[in-house]
Amino acid sequence: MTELKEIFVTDIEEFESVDVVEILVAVGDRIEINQAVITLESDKAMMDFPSLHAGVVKIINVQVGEKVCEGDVLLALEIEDEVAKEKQVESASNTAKVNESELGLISSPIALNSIPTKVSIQDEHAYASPAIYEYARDLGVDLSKVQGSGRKSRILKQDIQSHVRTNLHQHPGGRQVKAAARSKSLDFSFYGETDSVELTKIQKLTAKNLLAAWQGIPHVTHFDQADVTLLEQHRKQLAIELSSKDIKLTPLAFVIKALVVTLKQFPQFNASLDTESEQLILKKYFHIGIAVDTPQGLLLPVLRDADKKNIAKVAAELMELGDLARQRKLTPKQMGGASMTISSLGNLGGQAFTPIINPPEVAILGLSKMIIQEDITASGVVQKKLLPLSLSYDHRVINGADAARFCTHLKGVLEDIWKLIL
Ligand code: CAO
Repeated sequence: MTELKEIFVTDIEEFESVDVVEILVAVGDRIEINQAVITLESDKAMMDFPSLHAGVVKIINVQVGEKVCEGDVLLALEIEDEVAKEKQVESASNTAKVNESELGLISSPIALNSIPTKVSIQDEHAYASPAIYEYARDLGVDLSKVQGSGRKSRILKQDIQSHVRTNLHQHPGGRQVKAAARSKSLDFSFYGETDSVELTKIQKLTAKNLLAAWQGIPHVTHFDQADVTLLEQHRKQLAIELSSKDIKLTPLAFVIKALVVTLKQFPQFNASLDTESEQLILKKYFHIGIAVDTPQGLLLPVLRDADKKNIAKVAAELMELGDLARQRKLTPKQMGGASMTISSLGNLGGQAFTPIINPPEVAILGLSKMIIQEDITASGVVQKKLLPLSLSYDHRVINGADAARFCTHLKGVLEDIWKLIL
C-alpha cells in the first residue's frame, strides 16, 4: 500500500519566515531517509531539510526565492508502507544525530517531520549549505578555495564541480585517476604527430584570471554600432597634424574620451562590487584600461586620468603604453586600477565579440573593425562608417536597460564629437 507523506517546515525557531534557496530534489526522484531535500535560509543561518522517509517525490510545493513559514508544506513523498515508515522514523533520528556530530554543525531540536541541520554563516569561512559541505567533503574539496556563484556568493554544487574541473587541468600531478583521464584525452599520437609549447608566464596568468572572471561573473554582452563617419573625417584631418609630432591618432583615442563622457553619466559602470559588504564602490577617477596584444600574451596597461587629457595626449600615451607593453617594460603602477577596460580588435577583423570583464571592474567595451555601409539617398549613394561596439557587463550590478542606455549614450557622443568636450 502506498501513502503520500507531506514534508513541512518545522523548527525555524525565532524566524517568522525563511527563504527557499535551493531545491535539492526533483519530482520523480527516489530519496533516501535523511537525504537533504530543500535548503532554507534566514539572515543568520542556512538549513537543509532532510526527509525522515524514503520514497518517491510526487509534489514539490515551493519554488526557489519563495518565503516559507512554520508549517508550510515543502513537498510530498510517496512512501511504501506503514511498517517501513515506523522503521524509517527511528533510523532517521539516529542518522541525523550522527550526521550532525560528524559535520560539526549546530543542530536544532529534532522535529517530527523534518530535521534541519544548520550552518551559522558567521561561524564558517565558506558560505554554503550543509549538503554542500558534505558534498565538498566527499570529494576532498577545500571550500575556502571555491568561488561561490549563488546569492551573496553562496557556494553551489556546480561551483564545486567547476572547481574540481579547473584543478584537473591546473594540477596534472593531482590524484592518479585525474592524471589518467587527462593524459588519455590529451594524447593525440593515434591521430598524428604533435608538438608541445609551454605557455608564457603571461599566458598562464591570463588563463587563470580569465577563467576566474568567466566563472565568477554573470556576463551579458550588448551589441551596438556607432556611426563614426563624421568622427573619422575629423580624425583623419587631425591625424595629419599630429603625425608631424610623431603621434598616431587612431579611433581608439576618441573612444577613450567618449567612454569617459559616458562613464560620468553612468557611475555604476565606473564601479566595483564588494561582495562581502554587498556594496558598490563608485570611483570618481577615470582610468581606462587597454587590452594590448603582445607576443607574450595579453597585457592590460591603464591610461590614467583620461578625463584630464586632450585627444593628442591620450593618443600619445596610448602609443607609449602599447610600446611599453610589447617591450615588456610596463611597471606595476602602469597596470591595475582601471575604471573600465577597452579591448579593441581594431582593423583585425570580425563584426562583434564577447569580451571578458577584467575584475574588479564591472564592464568592458569591445571594438571591432569599422563597417562601411552604403545608403541610397535622394542625393545619391552615401557611405557610412559604423563602429561595432560590444559591451560586456556584470549582470549583478548592471541590468540590460542600463547597458542599452549606456551604449546609446556612448554612440551619441561618438556620433556628435562636440559632446567630447562636455
Ligand atoms: N576599425 C578599422 N580600423 C581601425 C580600427 C577599427 N575599429 N581601430 C583602429 N583601426 C586602424 C587604425 O586607425 C590604424 O590604421 P593605420 O595603420 O592606417 O593608421 C590600424 O587600425 C592599426 O591601429 P593600431 O592597432 O596600431 O592602434 P589602435 O590605437 O587602434 O590600438 C592597441 C592600439 C594597443 C589596442 C592595439 O595595437 C592592440 O594591441 N590591439 C589588440 C587588442 C586585443 O588583442 N584585444 C583582444 C583582447 S581579448 O583576447
